[in-house]
Amino acid sequence: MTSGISIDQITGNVGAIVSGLDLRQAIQPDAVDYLANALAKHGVLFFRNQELDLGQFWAFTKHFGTPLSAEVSGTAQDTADMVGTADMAPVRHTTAVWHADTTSLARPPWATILRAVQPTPFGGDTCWSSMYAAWDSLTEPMRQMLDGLTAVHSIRPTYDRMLHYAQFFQPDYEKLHRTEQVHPVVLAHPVTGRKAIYVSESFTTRIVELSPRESDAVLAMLFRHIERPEFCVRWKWSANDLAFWDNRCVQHYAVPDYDSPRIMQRIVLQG
Ligand SMILES: O=C(O)CCC(=O)C(=O)O
Ligand SMILES: [Fe+2]
Repeated sequence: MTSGISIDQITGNVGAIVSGLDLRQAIQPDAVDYLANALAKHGVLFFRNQELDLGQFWAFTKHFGTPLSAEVSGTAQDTADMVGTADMAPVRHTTAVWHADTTSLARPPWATILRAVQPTPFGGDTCWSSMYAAWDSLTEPMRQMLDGLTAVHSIRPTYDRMLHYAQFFQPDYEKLHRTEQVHPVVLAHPVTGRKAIYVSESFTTRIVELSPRESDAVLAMLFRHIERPEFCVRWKWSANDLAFWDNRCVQHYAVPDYDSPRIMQRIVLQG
Protein backbone atom coordinates (compact mmCIF):
# COMPACT_ATOMS: atom_id res chain seq x y z
CA MET A 1 0.00 0.00 0.00
CA THR A 2 1.39 3.41 -1.06
CA SER A 3 -0.45 6.70 -0.36
CA GLY A 4 -3.81 5.00 0.09
CA ILE A 5 -3.53 2.92 -3.10
CA SER A 6 -4.52 -0.71 -2.96
CA ILE A 7 -3.85 -3.32 -5.60
CA ASP A 8 -5.95 -6.49 -5.58
CA GLN A 9 -5.00 -9.42 -7.79
CA ILE A 10 -8.09 -10.90 -9.47
CA THR A 11 -6.93 -14.17 -11.09
CA GLY A 12 -4.11 -16.63 -10.47
CA ASN A 13 -1.86 -15.30 -13.21
CA VAL A 14 -2.88 -11.91 -14.58
CA GLY A 15 -4.71 -8.71 -13.72
CA ALA A 16 -5.22 -6.56 -10.64
CA ILE A 17 -7.68 -3.84 -9.67
CA VAL A 18 -6.20 -0.58 -8.42
CA SER A 19 -8.28 1.48 -6.03
CA GLY A 20 -7.71 4.63 -4.02
CA LEU A 21 -6.53 6.80 -6.91
CA ASP A 22 -8.22 9.62 -8.78
CA LEU A 23 -6.37 9.76 -12.10
CA ARG A 24 -7.46 13.37 -12.69
CA GLN A 25 -4.97 14.37 -9.98
CA ALA A 26 -1.18 14.42 -10.37
CA ILE A 27 0.34 11.18 -9.10
CA GLN A 28 3.28 11.27 -6.71
CA PRO A 29 6.58 9.71 -7.88
CA ASP A 30 6.44 6.95 -5.27
CA ALA A 31 2.96 6.01 -6.49
CA VAL A 32 4.16 6.01 -10.10
CA ASP A 33 6.92 3.56 -9.15
CA TYR A 34 4.47 1.45 -7.20
CA LEU A 35 2.08 1.25 -10.16
CA ALA A 36 4.88 0.58 -12.65
CA ASN A 37 6.09 -2.36 -10.56
CA ALA A 38 2.54 -3.66 -10.13
CA LEU A 39 2.01 -3.42 -13.89
CA ALA A 40 5.16 -5.44 -14.61
CA LYS A 41 4.02 -8.03 -12.08
CA HIS A 42 0.31 -8.33 -12.93
CA GLY A 43 0.46 -7.52 -16.66
CA VAL A 44 -2.74 -5.47 -16.67
CA LEU A 45 -4.09 -3.00 -14.10
CA PHE A 46 -7.75 -1.97 -13.96
CA PHE A 47 -8.98 1.34 -12.55
CA ARG A 48 -12.71 1.99 -12.07
CA ASN A 49 -14.71 5.24 -12.11
CA GLN A 50 -12.10 7.32 -13.93
CA GLU A 51 -13.99 10.04 -15.74
CA LEU A 52 -11.14 11.64 -17.69
CA ASP A 53 -11.11 14.04 -20.57
CA LEU A 54 -8.41 13.50 -23.20
CA GLY A 55 -6.08 16.03 -21.53
CA GLN A 56 -6.36 14.27 -18.17
CA PHE A 57 -5.90 10.90 -19.83
CA TRP A 58 -2.85 12.20 -21.63
CA ALA A 59 -1.39 13.67 -18.41
CA PHE A 60 -1.86 10.37 -16.58
CA THR A 61 -0.10 8.37 -19.29
CA LYS A 62 2.84 10.77 -19.35
CA HIS A 63 3.84 9.61 -15.87
CA PHE A 64 4.80 6.28 -17.41
CA GLY A 65 6.44 7.12 -20.72
CA THR A 66 5.98 8.87 -24.03
CA PRO A 67 2.43 8.63 -25.33
CA LEU A 68 1.96 8.40 -29.06
CA SER A 69 -1.20 9.94 -30.36
CA ALA A 70 -2.12 10.98 -33.86
CA GLU A 71 -4.10 13.89 -32.46
CA VAL A 72 -1.47 15.21 -30.13
CA SER A 73 1.96 14.34 -31.45
CA GLY A 74 1.10 13.51 -35.01
CA THR A 75 3.98 11.06 -35.08
CA ALA A 76 4.24 8.71 -37.99
CA GLN A 77 4.15 5.69 -35.73
CA ASP A 78 0.59 6.51 -34.78
CA THR A 79 -0.61 5.39 -38.14
CA ALA A 80 -0.21 1.84 -36.88
CA ASP A 81 -2.82 2.30 -34.17
CA MET A 82 -6.26 3.64 -33.69
CA VAL A 83 -5.52 6.37 -31.16
CA GLY A 84 -7.67 8.92 -29.42
CA THR A 85 -11.40 8.52 -28.91
CA ALA A 86 -12.72 5.94 -31.32
CA ASP A 87 -15.54 3.54 -31.94
CA MET A 88 -13.97 0.08 -31.81
CA ALA A 89 -16.94 -1.58 -33.51
CA PRO A 90 -15.63 -1.22 -37.10
CA VAL A 91 -12.29 -2.86 -36.19
CA ARG A 92 -13.65 -5.43 -33.76
CA HIS A 93 -12.75 -8.42 -35.92
CA THR A 94 -9.22 -7.13 -36.41
CA THR A 95 -8.51 -7.05 -32.68
CA ALA A 96 -10.19 -10.43 -32.05
CA VAL A 97 -6.94 -12.28 -32.54
CA TRP A 98 -4.46 -12.66 -29.67
CA HIS A 99 -1.69 -10.08 -29.86
CA ALA A 100 0.67 -7.65 -28.21
CA ASP A 101 0.22 -4.27 -29.88
CA THR A 102 1.91 -3.46 -33.17
CA THR A 103 4.87 -5.80 -32.83
CA SER A 104 5.51 -5.28 -36.54
CA LEU A 105 7.31 -2.08 -35.49
CA ALA A 106 11.01 -2.01 -34.63
CA ARG A 107 10.08 -0.53 -31.24
CA PRO A 108 6.57 -1.76 -30.50
CA PRO A 109 4.57 0.18 -27.88
CA TRP A 110 5.49 -1.31 -24.50
CA ALA A 111 2.15 -0.38 -22.91
CA THR A 112 -1.39 0.44 -23.97
CA ILE A 113 -4.02 2.33 -22.00
CA LEU A 114 -7.69 1.97 -22.85
CA ARG A 115 -10.63 3.75 -21.19
CA ALA A 116 -14.28 2.96 -21.76
CA VAL A 117 -16.28 6.04 -22.73
CA GLN A 118 -19.37 4.20 -23.95
CA PRO A 119 -19.28 0.43 -23.49
CA THR A 120 -21.74 -1.90 -25.17
CA PRO A 121 -24.92 -2.96 -23.30
CA PHE A 122 -23.68 -6.55 -23.51
CA GLY A 123 -20.60 -8.27 -24.92
CA GLY A 124 -17.43 -6.44 -25.94
CA ASP A 125 -15.29 -7.82 -23.12
CA THR A 126 -11.52 -7.80 -23.43
CA CYS A 127 -9.28 -10.73 -22.42
CA TRP A 128 -5.62 -10.65 -21.43
CA SER A 129 -3.34 -13.67 -21.17
CA SER A 130 -0.13 -13.80 -19.12
CA MET A 131 2.87 -14.59 -21.29
CA TYR A 132 4.87 -15.23 -18.08
CA ALA A 133 2.45 -17.99 -17.08
CA ALA A 134 2.36 -19.34 -20.62
CA TRP A 135 6.16 -19.51 -20.66
CA ASP A 136 6.48 -20.97 -17.17
CA SER A 137 4.07 -23.79 -17.94
CA LEU A 138 6.00 -25.07 -20.96
CA THR A 139 8.19 -28.10 -20.32
CA GLU A 140 11.92 -27.60 -19.93
CA PRO A 141 12.79 -29.29 -23.28
CA MET A 142 10.33 -26.99 -25.07
CA ARG A 143 11.70 -23.91 -23.29
CA GLN A 144 15.24 -24.88 -24.24
CA MET A 145 14.23 -25.24 -27.86
CA LEU A 146 12.45 -21.86 -28.01
CA ASP A 147 14.76 -19.67 -25.96
CA GLY A 148 17.13 -17.77 -28.25
CA LEU A 149 15.02 -18.14 -31.40
CA THR A 150 13.73 -15.11 -33.28
CA ALA A 151 10.54 -14.54 -35.25
CA VAL A 152 9.22 -12.29 -38.00
CA HIS A 153 6.31 -9.98 -37.05
CA SER A 154 4.31 -8.50 -39.91
CA ILE A 155 1.47 -6.00 -40.21
CA ARG A 156 0.16 -7.72 -43.35
CA PRO A 157 -2.17 -10.26 -41.71
CA THR A 158 -3.77 -7.35 -39.83
CA TYR A 159 -4.24 -5.46 -43.07
CA ASP A 160 -5.79 -8.52 -44.63
CA ARG A 161 -8.25 -8.75 -41.75
CA MET A 162 -9.00 -5.03 -41.97
CA LEU A 163 -9.74 -5.31 -45.66
CA HIS A 164 -11.78 -8.44 -45.20
CA TYR A 165 -13.91 -7.22 -42.32
CA ALA A 166 -13.99 -3.48 -42.49
CA GLN A 167 -12.68 -2.24 -45.82
CA PHE A 168 -10.30 -0.31 -43.65
CA PHE A 169 -6.76 0.30 -44.81
CA GLN A 170 -4.02 2.80 -44.12
CA PRO A 171 -2.18 2.92 -47.42
CA ASP A 172 0.55 5.27 -46.21
CA TYR A 173 1.73 2.74 -43.65
CA GLU A 174 3.86 0.92 -46.14
CA LYS A 175 5.60 4.13 -47.18
CA LEU A 176 6.35 5.09 -43.57
CA HIS A 177 7.39 1.77 -42.09
CA ARG A 178 8.95 -1.51 -42.83
CA THR A 179 6.08 -3.94 -42.71
CA GLU A 180 8.13 -6.61 -40.91
CA GLN A 181 10.49 -6.76 -37.96
CA VAL A 182 12.31 -9.57 -36.19
CA HIS A 183 11.96 -9.98 -32.42
CA PRO A 184 13.01 -12.67 -29.93
CA VAL A 185 10.52 -15.51 -29.42
CA VAL A 186 11.04 -15.15 -25.68
CA LEU A 187 11.59 -11.81 -23.92
CA ALA A 188 13.16 -11.24 -20.52
CA HIS A 189 11.00 -8.53 -18.95
CA PRO A 190 13.20 -5.51 -18.09
CA VAL A 191 11.49 -4.87 -14.73
CA THR A 192 10.77 -8.35 -13.37
CA GLY A 193 13.44 -10.34 -15.22
CA ARG A 194 10.78 -13.00 -15.87
CA LYS A 195 10.65 -14.61 -19.28
CA ALA A 196 7.58 -14.18 -21.46
CA ILE A 197 6.44 -15.59 -24.81
CA TYR A 198 6.58 -12.89 -27.49
CA VAL A 199 4.97 -14.44 -30.56
CA SER A 200 1.35 -13.76 -31.42
CA GLU A 201 -1.21 -15.11 -33.82
CA SER A 202 -1.96 -11.61 -35.05
CA PHE A 203 1.57 -10.57 -36.04
CA THR A 204 4.04 -13.46 -36.01
CA THR A 205 4.43 -15.11 -39.38
CA ARG A 206 7.50 -17.31 -38.98
CA ILE A 207 10.31 -18.42 -36.70
CA VAL A 208 13.49 -17.47 -38.51
CA GLU A 209 15.73 -20.36 -37.46
CA LEU A 210 13.24 -23.16 -38.22
CA SER A 211 12.13 -24.61 -41.52
CA PRO A 212 8.73 -23.32 -42.71
CA ARG A 213 6.98 -26.56 -41.69
CA GLU A 214 8.63 -26.63 -38.29
CA SER A 215 7.82 -22.97 -37.79
CA ASP A 216 4.15 -23.44 -38.72
CA ALA A 217 3.78 -26.34 -36.31
CA VAL A 218 5.60 -24.70 -33.40
CA LEU A 219 3.72 -21.41 -33.82
CA ALA A 220 0.38 -23.22 -34.02
CA MET A 221 1.22 -25.01 -30.76
CA LEU A 222 2.18 -21.73 -29.06
CA PHE A 223 -0.88 -19.84 -30.33
CA ARG A 224 -3.10 -22.57 -28.88
CA HIS A 225 -1.08 -22.79 -25.68
CA ILE A 226 -1.31 -19.09 -24.78
CA GLU A 227 -5.13 -19.10 -24.93
CA ARG A 228 -5.61 -21.36 -21.92
CA PRO A 229 -8.19 -19.77 -19.62
CA GLU A 230 -5.98 -20.25 -16.56
CA PHE A 231 -3.52 -17.75 -18.02
CA CYS A 232 -6.28 -15.23 -18.71
CA VAL A 233 -8.48 -12.56 -17.22
CA ARG A 234 -11.67 -11.36 -18.94
CA TRP A 235 -12.90 -7.85 -18.24
CA LYS A 236 -16.48 -6.66 -18.61
CA TRP A 237 -16.31 -2.93 -19.21
CA SER A 238 -18.32 -0.30 -17.40
CA ALA A 239 -18.17 3.35 -18.43
CA ASN A 240 -15.02 5.03 -17.05
CA ASP A 241 -13.10 1.80 -16.51
CA LEU A 242 -9.48 2.12 -17.53
CA ALA A 243 -7.14 -0.77 -18.34
CA PHE A 244 -3.38 -0.30 -18.49
CA TRP A 245 -1.39 -3.22 -19.84
CA ASP A 246 2.21 -4.18 -20.52
CA ASN A 247 2.62 -5.57 -24.03
CA ARG A 248 5.90 -7.25 -23.02
CA CYS A 249 4.22 -9.75 -20.70
CA VAL A 250 0.56 -10.02 -21.78
CA GLN A 251 -1.37 -10.50 -24.99
CA HIS A 252 -4.97 -9.40 -25.41
CA TYR A 253 -8.07 -10.32 -27.40
CA ALA A 254 -11.13 -8.09 -27.79
CA VAL A 255 -14.25 -10.26 -27.95
CA PRO A 256 -16.30 -9.12 -30.99
CA ASP A 257 -19.70 -10.32 -29.76
CA TYR A 258 -21.51 -7.01 -30.17
CA ASP A 259 -22.94 -4.84 -32.87
CA SER A 260 -23.40 -1.45 -31.23
CA PRO A 261 -20.99 1.47 -30.89
CA ARG A 262 -18.19 0.85 -28.40
CA ILE A 263 -16.42 4.13 -27.73
CA MET A 264 -12.99 3.95 -26.14
CA GLN A 265 -10.09 6.31 -25.45
CA ARG A 266 -6.76 4.74 -26.27
CA ILE A 267 -3.12 5.68 -25.97
CA VAL A 268 0.02 3.63 -26.51
CA LEU A 269 3.38 4.33 -24.90
CA GLN A 270 6.46 4.35 -27.08
CA GLY A 271 8.65 1.27 -26.66
O1 LIG B 1 -11.14 -3.12 -28.05
C1 LIG B 1 -10.44 -3.58 -27.13
O2 LIG B 1 -10.88 -3.93 -26.04
C2 LIG B 1 -8.96 -3.73 -27.34
C3 LIG B 1 -8.58 -3.57 -28.77
C4 LIG B 1 -7.10 -3.66 -28.96
O3 LIG B 1 -6.59 -4.63 -29.42
C5 LIG B 1 -6.29 -2.53 -28.54
O4 LIG B 1 -6.83 -1.52 -28.10
O5 LIG B 1 -5.07 -2.63 -28.66
FE1 LIG C 1 -4.45 -4.43 -29.36
